[in-house]
Amino acid sequence: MVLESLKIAADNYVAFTFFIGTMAMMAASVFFFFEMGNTSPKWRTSILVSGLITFIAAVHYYYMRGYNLETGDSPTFFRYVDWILTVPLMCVEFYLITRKAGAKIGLMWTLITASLVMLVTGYFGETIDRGNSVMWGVISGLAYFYIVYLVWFGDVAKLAKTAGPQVAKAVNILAWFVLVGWAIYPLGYILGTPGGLFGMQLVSDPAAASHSMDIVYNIADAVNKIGFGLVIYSLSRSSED
Ligand SMILES: *C/C=C(C)/C=C/C=C(C)/C=C/C1=C(C)CCCC1(C)C
Repeated sequence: MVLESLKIAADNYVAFTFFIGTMAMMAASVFFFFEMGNTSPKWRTSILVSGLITFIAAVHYYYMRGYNLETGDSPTFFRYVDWILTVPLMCVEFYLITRKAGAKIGLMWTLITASLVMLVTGYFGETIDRGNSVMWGVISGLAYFYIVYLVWFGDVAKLAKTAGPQVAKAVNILAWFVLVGWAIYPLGYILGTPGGLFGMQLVSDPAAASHSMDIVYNIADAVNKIGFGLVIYSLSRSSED
């Protein structure tokens, strides 16, 4: 083990946010797992899934932190593995909290499928088939907008309205996460794509851009995963039964 490679320079904000991200995800997981015992049985599975999301992220962040420290590169592969596991679980949360209002298991599979299409096509565009990144980005974007549609206007939104004011409020906040918090990722994809959006040159220095994107992604992940779980946690506390 080379000790030098483990030192984080004071101005290395990328490594810093990877480190903080790891700790934040770990702490959030401990919190959700321990709070399960104090949660009414109705919401226990939802809190468990919140903990699984941050726990999976914590493990990936641990690896991404090490990878970035040793190579100085962006851990694109680990990011996508993390997303492929955690984003479908976030979709499961929408099903779990609207289930009491009659959500069918088919809705869960629709959301999971859309999220997998979004991430797998995104991965192709970002790594394996860079030359067609615009095409893959568009397909991925369509799957993303389908999820946005489902949580804002589709079955998820409709069920949430009949599930009582507290569930409706929580789903509304989570829908904002999907619309605004999740939009950061395609933005990073566009900025990192050679030629940028519609042939416009958006970034002149791809290496610097990828470092700033790591910082943005690390902050976005913390908000989207821990924040998402906390909205569900507060729903589990606010509800009377
Ligand atoms: C915790 C991680 C989350 C919530 C990750 C979400 C990722 C996305 C919503 C990614 C979306 C993408 C597009 C809509 C188009 C370009 C490719 C992606 C995969 C970056």
